[in-house]
Amino acid sequence: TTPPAVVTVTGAAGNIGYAALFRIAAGAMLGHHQPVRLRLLELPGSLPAAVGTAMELDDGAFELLTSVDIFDDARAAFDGADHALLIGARPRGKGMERADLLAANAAIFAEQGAVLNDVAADDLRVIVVGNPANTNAAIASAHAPDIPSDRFTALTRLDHNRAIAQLSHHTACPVREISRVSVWGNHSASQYPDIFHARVGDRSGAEIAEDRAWLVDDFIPTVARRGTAIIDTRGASSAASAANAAIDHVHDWVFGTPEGDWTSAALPSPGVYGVPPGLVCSFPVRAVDGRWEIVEGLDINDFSRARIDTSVAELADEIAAVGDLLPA
Ligand code: NAX
Repeated sequence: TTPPAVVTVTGAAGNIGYAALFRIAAGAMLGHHQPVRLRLLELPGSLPAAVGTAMELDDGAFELLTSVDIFDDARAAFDGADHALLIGARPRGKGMERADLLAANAAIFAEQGAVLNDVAADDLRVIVVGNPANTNAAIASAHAPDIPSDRFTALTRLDHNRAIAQLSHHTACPVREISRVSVWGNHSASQYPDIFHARVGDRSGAEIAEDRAWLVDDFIPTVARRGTAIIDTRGASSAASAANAAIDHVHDWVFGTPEGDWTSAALPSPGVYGVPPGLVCSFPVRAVDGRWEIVEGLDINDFSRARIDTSVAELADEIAAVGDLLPA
């Protein structure tokens, strides 16, 4: 029998955690033959909610779910973790400046990175969902010197999936016939969803992008501001779609991206496409043999270059703002 995978989920009692845990337990993330041990990390005040969630997980009678343990201590929660879904983060409070938000989260992710370095399993894979996700991942990686940096990733798959959905609506092409969409940069309003290399049925994305008015005034802002639109409409932030995207991300990382296609994920830049090393930036990526590979050699036109540069500059600003939390 297959030994269980240890999956630690932080912010487990929050909205995204609630939407993710049941699908993880059901096998959507690591496959329908892989038993799972869940370890939930929460703030002390949210432990009762985590216990209640664990009661509901019990009530799912999931055949693959070996155990559920709940912690308010990171060292215990990350012990032996094969997968860490870092969803919990400090939200922006009233009157909180952007710099304060960055600093508060940098402190959390510095500590979690250091603890992962000490206690996680050798094959640890990390996905950061909590915002500012890219910079949080960069900070965590910087504090985990013994873990290869490409094991630290941040979620831009939700943006990627949103881009596919918008492209599908616009062209009336089914989602399954759309491939090679790319999201570049930061998981923020500055992100750049790129369709120039996409395939849309038997059409090229570049051809669809010739409608510059649609691309600039509709597609790009709709994808980039979709989170705000969900809040305005639903009265709560995107949770199920974010959980779904995090599960897609880990699933593809483990099982590989489909032949001929790629996806988007934020990874530490090795210095490609003009993105400085040290930044965790979204790229077009393929997963091969359990590792992400950036799709290299794409021809980046001036339209794309300017947008990628803007988002990368924002990532550089974020890192500069928390620079004193980076190890020397
Ligand atoms: P919730 O506020 O519902 O839940 C967050 C949970 O995290 C809370 O239960 C809180 O107690 C816990 N928490 C906070 N700090 C913690 C810490 N240091 N250790 C352990 N637990 C901690 O937020 P939710 O809607 O679930 O969103 C979670 C995060 O995802 C937010 O930072 C949000 O901004 C971010 N998002 C990122 C997305 C992405 O694509 N990268 C999209 C969705 C979402 O906006």
